[in-house]
Amino acid sequence: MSRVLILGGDGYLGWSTAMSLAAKGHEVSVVDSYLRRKIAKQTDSEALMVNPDLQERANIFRSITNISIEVFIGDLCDMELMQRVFTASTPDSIIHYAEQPSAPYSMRDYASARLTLDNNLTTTFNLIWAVIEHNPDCHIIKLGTMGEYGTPNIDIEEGWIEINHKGRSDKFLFPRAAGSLYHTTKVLDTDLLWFYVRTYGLRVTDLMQGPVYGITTRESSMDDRLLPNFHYDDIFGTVINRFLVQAISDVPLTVYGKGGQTRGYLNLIDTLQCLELAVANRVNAGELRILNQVAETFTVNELAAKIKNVGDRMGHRVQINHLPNPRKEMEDHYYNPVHTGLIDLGLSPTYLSDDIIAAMLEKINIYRNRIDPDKIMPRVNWN
Ligand code: USQ
Repeated sequence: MSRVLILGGDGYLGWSTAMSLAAKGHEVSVVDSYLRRKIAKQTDSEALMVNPDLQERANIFRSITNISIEVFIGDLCDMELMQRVFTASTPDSIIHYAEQPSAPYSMRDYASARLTLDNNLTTTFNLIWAVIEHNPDCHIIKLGTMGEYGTPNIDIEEGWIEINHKGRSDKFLFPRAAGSLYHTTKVLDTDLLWFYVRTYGLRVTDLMQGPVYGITTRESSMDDRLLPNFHYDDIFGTVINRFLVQAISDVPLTVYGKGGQTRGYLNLIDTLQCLELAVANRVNAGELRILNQVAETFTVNELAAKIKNVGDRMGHRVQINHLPNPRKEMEDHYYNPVHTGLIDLGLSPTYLSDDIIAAMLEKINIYRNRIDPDKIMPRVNWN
């Protein structure tokens, strides 16, 4: 077992990962500036359930399990804070989730775009330098995104591609073509990390994750106050979570455009498996390992049909609406990502079954009085 520091420990993934790794016996520290909570408040995009602050959640978790999670609150764009947290927690691995994660927010206006660029790149840069100065052996596990690749008309490899050109060949990062400023900051993160891996011999794993869905994990099922922040708004809500809430609240499912957009999806509990595998399997010094963190692919139309099918059976009259697409993206395209790396490490994927959809609908139904329909329609246009 090892010492793990989680940057962005208050988030949907950060908090769930912290509890999961702590329950598995790792010594876990978390740090967060509450940036997502602040943006959610400013943009009227608060999560469905009430989420106690990070220290309170750690206290609740300890009172139930007797397991401690060390909490730091502060902004990692401040290098002094980054250094302080690093030296206090002496991590073997650092999981980097501390980014502004919303594509729509990053496309809202100049201030939102600027904040996304500054926050995401400065945090990554500070992290790299804290590792170089304090422990170059520390394994950086950074959350990337499948959206870095865009939707190319060829198979998406796991991070790298061998190119033959005029009789010679070499291996390069797979071409990137992101569709939002947020996704572009992830591309820039990758370039920064790859530069420092090449020149300083750092150890980095980049997890290219698709949109995640899900509410409950093994640990959060012990007490609803431990649930992750579950968003259904247009800013932080991912498409499956949004459709589930819409199905419960009689809002027609908001398919953007033709609905042929295909993405690779992942259950929250599989994110936890993937992070555990990444922590357990350190990369060599000077290696940038890239893994596509995806269980299965769907078009938006397929997701809407699946949720309508289960919702209707449960007595919710679910309708589907095709809205003008607020984003600039292909609505009908080839999509075939390779995703065998994590399976080779031991991932056992969870697929989006009718039972899983039904269980999520039941959980959301408990909170149906807290759903605010004004948070559902898209409020940010790409063009
Ligand atoms: N979509 C709809 N209707 C909606 C919401 C979304 O049709 O009400 C469509 C979008 O246009 C898009 C697809 O569903 O084609 C996925 O959208 P999303 O909002 O679930 O995901 P996205 O904005 O791409 O971002 C989310 C997370 C981000 C993560 C990314 C993984 O917010 O942090 O990096 O998923 S990926 O998409 O693979 O890049």
